[in-house]
Amino acid sequence: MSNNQPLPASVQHLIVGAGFAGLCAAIKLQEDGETDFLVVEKGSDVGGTWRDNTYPGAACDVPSQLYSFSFAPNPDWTSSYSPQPEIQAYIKKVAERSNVLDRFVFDTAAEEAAWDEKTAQWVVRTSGGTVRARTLIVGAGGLSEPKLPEIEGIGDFRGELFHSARWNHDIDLTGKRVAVIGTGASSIQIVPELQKVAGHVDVYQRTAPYVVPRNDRTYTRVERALFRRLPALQKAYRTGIYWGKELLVPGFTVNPKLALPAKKLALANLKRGISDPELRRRVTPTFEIGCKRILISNSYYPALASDNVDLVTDPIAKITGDAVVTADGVERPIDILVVATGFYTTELPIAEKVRGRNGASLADTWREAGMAAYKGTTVHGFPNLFMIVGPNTGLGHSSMVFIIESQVQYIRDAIRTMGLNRYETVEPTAEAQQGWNASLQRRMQRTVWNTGGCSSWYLDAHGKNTVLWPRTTFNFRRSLSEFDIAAYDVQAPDTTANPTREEVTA
Ligand code: N01
Repeated sequence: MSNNQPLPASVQHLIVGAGFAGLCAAIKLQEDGETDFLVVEKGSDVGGTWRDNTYPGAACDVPSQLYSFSFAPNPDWTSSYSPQPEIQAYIKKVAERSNVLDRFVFDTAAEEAAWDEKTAQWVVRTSGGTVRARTLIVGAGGLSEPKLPEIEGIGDFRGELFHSARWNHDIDLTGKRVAVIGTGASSIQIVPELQKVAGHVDVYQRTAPYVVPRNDRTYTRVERALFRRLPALQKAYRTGIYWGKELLVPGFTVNPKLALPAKKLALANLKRGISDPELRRRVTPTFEIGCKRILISNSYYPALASDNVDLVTDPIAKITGDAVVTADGVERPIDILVVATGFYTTELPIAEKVRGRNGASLADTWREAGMAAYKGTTVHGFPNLFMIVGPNTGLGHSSMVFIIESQVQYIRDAIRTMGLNRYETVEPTAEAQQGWNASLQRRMQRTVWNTGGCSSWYLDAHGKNTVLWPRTTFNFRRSLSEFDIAAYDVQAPDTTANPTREEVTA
């Protein structure tokens, strides 16, 4: 649908977000013969985080063969870890080929979604008008809202300042003095690129990460031709990568000792990249590997060791109009400040905007005990709401696209079940949701994310991990393989009874 047409007053299904998640949901709803749905997207294109993160060096740290839709294999990946432009081009191509784009409305932000009990509909106020919908599918992303650091004086900085996810390409970095705050997955991709062009780079590190080698490889023309002609071969290759990643799970979730080979690899990478013993010491992590995301790079350590790069580990005290000042009183003048300080992950911005049955928002509901959902997808008190990449669905080791496809499968089955049984609403029971989360948090206790001695964006203000999935991804997929109606309260227009699963499937 064209962007200057008014939004319809109501649709059956409204999808928020046009990244991997929203696009997957749209394609699969269409495949199921659903004709009355709409996707609203605040940006002007598909792609989500891959549209927004255009910083120099942006690339995926999960192999592209796996970091892509299972139903849309791409034989043309140029290398094992694709750069951002290639991933964005892939997402656009999949969207175009699927003939769903006429359902997408761009430059339209979902501002508030409120459940209307009387009509059993979501009333969604967007920047382009209000739409009512029977089901609301939220694919707004877990890493979509940049988090700026709260540092004294940052608002007074007179040079150029931007977040890694909002890179200002108009700025010429050549010969400039640049500071980068943060040493996470984004920073370690940015710093080697800055080192090549900037006059001087100061890297402000609060916590040293583990960085393992990036075994990147360009696919040969022969390999790509084989992938194109023999899809089964590409599928087998993808499957091999998938299982290789799954083998890492016990090291995160059962016994960190199992991750010792990865630790050795990271420390050898550090030794290879940096010869100065003092610099080595300062970038050696002090927590268990896996506690924070394990980063991959061959160029980060050599960049840090370069003459035009300084690693600064003294805490930042303040920022002035033209410099960063550390706690030891040293002032380092700069022209450009890059904040690579991550995203709002445990207080998802969309949670403020979605109001359920009793008028409370998801954020209100989660304020005391942290984010929680049933199977990371549905939430008690929020009928007909389906979240993709909801609470405890994140991964530290493999492809989020796999998780997204698993959740979309569950949502399709829910919609099918609702249609077959003429249910107006489905809502997980409080008991089902509590049971799911109690078991999940029990498992979480022994994971390296909780015991590894670090703080990370996986943990909320109470120290609770509400972001990651603490088991294998095949376990996640199995749990969501069919819509388990017995865990739900349902409302049907023609009956007041809650049928059991046996009645439903009889
Ligand atoms: O953000 P982060 P990111 N003063 O939160 C530091 C995905 N991703 O954008 O560790 C000083 O990881 C903070 O320090 P500390 C991936 O899932 C994927 O890099 O908290 N420093 C940390 O070093 C990733 O995990 C790819 O002590 C401050 C850094 O900023 C996620 O995105 C590529 C600070 C933030 O690191 C986020 O990565 C890139 C402060 N006030 C990203 N506040 C792929 O390749 C924060 N920091 C798929």
